[in-house]
Amino acid sequence: MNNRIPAVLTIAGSDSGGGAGIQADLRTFHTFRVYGCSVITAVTAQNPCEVRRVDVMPADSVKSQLECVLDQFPVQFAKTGMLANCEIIECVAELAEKYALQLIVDPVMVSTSGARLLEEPAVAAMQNVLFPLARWITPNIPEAELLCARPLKSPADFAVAAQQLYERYHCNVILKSGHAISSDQAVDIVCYQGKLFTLSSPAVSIKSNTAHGTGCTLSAALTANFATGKNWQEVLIAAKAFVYGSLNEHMCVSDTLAQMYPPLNNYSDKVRLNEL
Ligand code: PXL
Repeated sequence: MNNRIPAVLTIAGSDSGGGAGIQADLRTFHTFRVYGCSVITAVTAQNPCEVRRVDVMPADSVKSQLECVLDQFPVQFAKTGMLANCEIIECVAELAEKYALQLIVDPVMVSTSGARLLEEPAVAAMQNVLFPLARWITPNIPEAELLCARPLKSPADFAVAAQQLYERYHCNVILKSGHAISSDQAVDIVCYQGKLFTLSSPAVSIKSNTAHGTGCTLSAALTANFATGKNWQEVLIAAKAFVYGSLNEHMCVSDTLAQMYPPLNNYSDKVRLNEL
């Protein structure tokens, strides 16, 4: 079959505003020409300014969705986003192991607008049950602070934290810098098999609401690019370039709402992956 494309999976929450969650993931999968399946863990009622309500799906429903997808689609690469609680994390871990999924885990805990998206006791479950099964985890700085149980203030702190998370869980780490941009570059810290790298693109200065969904978009772009068989360096560069491009080519959907949008141009030449 010469019209075959990879099937990939997102296990995440719905964002009614379409900026983050499942909606960002499917938009990203489509842009990279992979086929996206989606398992919904929660339905959020939100717009770029606020999360008004969260309805978490029963873990049994998540399990059925996963079984339906994995019984038929040859999914190798999957990402997780909002997982909401311990029961859902345990069910995802069980099936990820059973079907030998290569997992990219975005440890979503709190939305950009401040809403809690993971119950407090589930933070430990995510670390103990899911991280050891992950190929990559992609915490942002507030999430890494929770995971490391200390404040992270400087690029030196970020590097130590990324290495520590790698050593603790044996999964590769992208520590996202968006919450600490102080220069004209957005510099993420990568720990791949114990070695440290910086992954950087130009910083984009825009209204903060527009940056809603960057984390989801990055992890979905990683998943899509792994599925198309690129090596890890190419994957990280393509994914970072896609997030940069989505911000750089954001679209206005009203006089006041600007949203990330899949870019028309390729920005891989704007991204650098260097040993630290
Ligand atoms: O960006 C984190 C995130 C993930 N998933 C859902 C969200 C958000 C942020 O708002 O709503 C469903």
